[in-house]
Amino acid sequence: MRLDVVTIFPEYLEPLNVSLVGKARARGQLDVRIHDLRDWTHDKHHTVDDTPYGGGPGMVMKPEPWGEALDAVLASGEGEPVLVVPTPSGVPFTQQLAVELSAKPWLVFTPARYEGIDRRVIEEYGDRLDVREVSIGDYVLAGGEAPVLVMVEAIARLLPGVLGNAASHQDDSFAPGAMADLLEGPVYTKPPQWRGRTIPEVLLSGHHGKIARWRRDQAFARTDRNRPDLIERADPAAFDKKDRETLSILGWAPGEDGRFGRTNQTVEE
Ligand code: JA5
Repeated sequence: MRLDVVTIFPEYLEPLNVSLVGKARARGQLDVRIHDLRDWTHDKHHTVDDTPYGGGPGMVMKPEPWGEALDAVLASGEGEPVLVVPTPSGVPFTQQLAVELSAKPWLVFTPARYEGIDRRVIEEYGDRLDVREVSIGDYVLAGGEAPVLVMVEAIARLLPGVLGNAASHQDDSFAPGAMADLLEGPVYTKPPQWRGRTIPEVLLSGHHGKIARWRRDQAFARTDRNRPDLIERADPAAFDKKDRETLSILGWAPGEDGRFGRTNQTVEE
């Protein structure tokens, strides 16, 4: 897979040189190219921003440097990339979108600064390319570079051969599939006692059936506490008899449509 990033802060993308993404690049599984938007300016001050039409606070990124930069990046490769534009106004970046984007041969990311990019740039490339405006969450950032780091890591680890163990991303908290509607439970390693704290007995029992059940109950308890919305929207066909028992203890019951909702019952920690 090829990834291009056009930014006014190329240094911000340095983390792409390390860890999982850095190793995938070193192995030739990922071709990452970082570009400085100011290379496509022509004035003495390398200006990339200007005041907003209609007034208002802040500055807007000028269309001309983006147009020249994107034309150059597009001309440097074969075929057409998907253009990924980080913006808090975009569609949510989910594991499903990460999976979809991981199947594309070429992605171009355009992180903005200031109040964003002149709308005509998104319209212009939207006429020629698959353009995705994407948000990584409901909070405000100063620019799109951190979202690019987040998205690239989520996408890169899905590429064949990038994550050492193919099984390890199958049951992740947000991987589609078996665990898609539940968060992961707690994990433990050596030593067996640390600062007086022990390991739950069942994990030392060697009883694989009991361990699997305990883990699933822990997953339900955590999802109940942290992400009840996941239980509300889960397909109830994914819940077996023991799951339903666990949900009932946590104060959940199936409604008219079979989907689970909270009852008035509360349960102590
Ligand atoms: C800010 C100029 O999803 C969270 C995000 C915040 C934020 C994003 S994505 N892009 C920008 C931006 O600021 O372009």
